[in-house]
Order: sequence, then C-alpha cells, then structure tokens
Amino acid sequence: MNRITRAALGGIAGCALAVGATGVASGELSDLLKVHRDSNDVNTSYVTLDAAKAKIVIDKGTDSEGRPNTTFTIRMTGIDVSRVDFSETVKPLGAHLHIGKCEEGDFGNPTATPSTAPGGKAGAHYNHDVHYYGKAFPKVMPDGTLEPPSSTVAAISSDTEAWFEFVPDEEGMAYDKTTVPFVPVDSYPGDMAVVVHVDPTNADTGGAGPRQICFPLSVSGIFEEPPTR
Ligand SMILES: [Cu+2]
Repeated sequence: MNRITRAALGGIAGCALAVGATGVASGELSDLLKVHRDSNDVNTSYVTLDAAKAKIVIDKGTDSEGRPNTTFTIRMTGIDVSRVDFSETVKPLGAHLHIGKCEEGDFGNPTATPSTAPGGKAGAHYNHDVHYYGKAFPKVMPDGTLEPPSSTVAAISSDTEAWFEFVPDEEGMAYDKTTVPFVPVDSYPGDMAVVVHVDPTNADTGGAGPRQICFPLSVSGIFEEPPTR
C-alpha cells in the first residue's frame, strides 16, 4: 500500500504533514478555510465549525481482486457542539471531495448575476465517471430525478464520488474513514478540497445543502492528471 499523507492545509500557503516511519500520519492538525464570515451564518446548521481543524490521510491501495482504490481517513476536531442535544440522534454533516480549490473569503455573492454561493470556488464534486471517463454530469429530469446513467452520462453515487460523513461527538470530534473504488485524477492541478456541508448527503443526488467550510487538500504527487482524449 502506498500511503501518502497530506494535511488539510492551513491558510493559502500551508505545508504538508510529515509521515512517520510506520506510515501513520503525525503532526499538527491544520486549519480550514472559511466560506462564511462566521459559520453561524449558515443558519441551517446546528454546529459551528469556525475553529475546526482536520487531518486528512490518503491511502492508495487495491481491493481483494487487485483493483485500485483510495481510502480517505479524516479526523476533524474543534467542532463547536454547544448547541447539539446529544440525547437525540446527532445529524451527520455530509462532506465530499471537490475538484476545485478552497479560497479564504469565498463568501459568494447572492446579488451577482448569476449569483454565487459560499465556497463555490471549490467547484463540483469529484466524479470518476466525469473526470476520468469523460462523461457528463446528469441533467435534472422534469420529474426532478436525475438523468439515468449511460455510456455518456455519469452515475452519481458513493462508487463514483468520494462522500464523507461527520457525526460530531461530545468532545467536538468527528471521524470518517471511506474507501472509494477508484483513484481520483487531479482535474485542477495540485489542489482539491474537502467541503463540509450542513446536511447529510442525499444518496440520489449527492447534494448536502449549503457549503459550510472548506479544507484544502494538496494532491500533487498523489493523484495523476486526467487522461488526455
Ligand atoms: Cu460537497
């Protein structure tokens, strides 16, 4: 297994985490980039992530039949859970691998034409059918469902995209370990993003509501460039 670690970088410059001799990531947790001035501004959310940090470890491996896969291990800490009622089931926060780059202060502009949403510069979800196989994202059909997958239309699922789920605990920590049956290609050279949304991921559409925060992910030397066609 080819274990490579990259931090979710703090700030624009940032630096990668060290990888210990055993392959276990070590080093300090790193900062998010805000896509709201204050994540309380996302009034659909019940946690505040302004002080959250995350460590993201990427493992490229193979399944039992030798097919390549990728495991993302993400540990997020510093979640403000003061408003969470832990006597109830805690709602998961959906998060995904996005192809673009987190930008500090990417607060969106609701009055622009077309309007832009907070965190929009992180771009679309990484979708292996789209970004590796060159298919199109599905269109929304008149009945509100998505165009079915075909030889030219991508499937949207946890097999084609990297979806994560964070359930904060009483210490303000959330952990996710997800293996996807592909190795992403790096469509926006060097940079990708883990965007944390405010809702759980909808398994049909991949949507998870507004973007709450963005963790930058440096993928240089980890993921290859897309195939040329
Ligand atoms: Cu997302």
